[in-house]
Amino acid sequence: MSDQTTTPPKTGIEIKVDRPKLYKVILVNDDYTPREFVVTVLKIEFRLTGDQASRVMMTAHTRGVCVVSVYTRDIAETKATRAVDLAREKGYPLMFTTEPEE
Ligand code: TYC
Repeated sequence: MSDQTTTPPKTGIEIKVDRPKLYKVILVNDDYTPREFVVTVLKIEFRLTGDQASRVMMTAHTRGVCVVSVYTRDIAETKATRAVDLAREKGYPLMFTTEPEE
């Protein structure tokens, strides 16, 4: 059986790998999307618990926006797109945006 965890032989070559840049997914408030639906999307697409989803929804509702979570760029964009698609299927104007972390 091969051991995937052994250290490779020393070659004198040092490979440095940067940590990937992280992107915030931001939930944007609107006047039309039902609160219950926002919570459902946060639970399904961002795997938040009911409690976390309610808090994030209420923060966006009262302050205008709320950071949902941070991911690598591809994952942030995919999740935001999928969440918006779920809302459009129901005819709601719910919006998620992404932006790089400082
Ligand atoms: N403001 C919406 C309402 O009162 C609920 C809502 C909350 C919508 C957060 C979007 O990001 C949002 N029905």
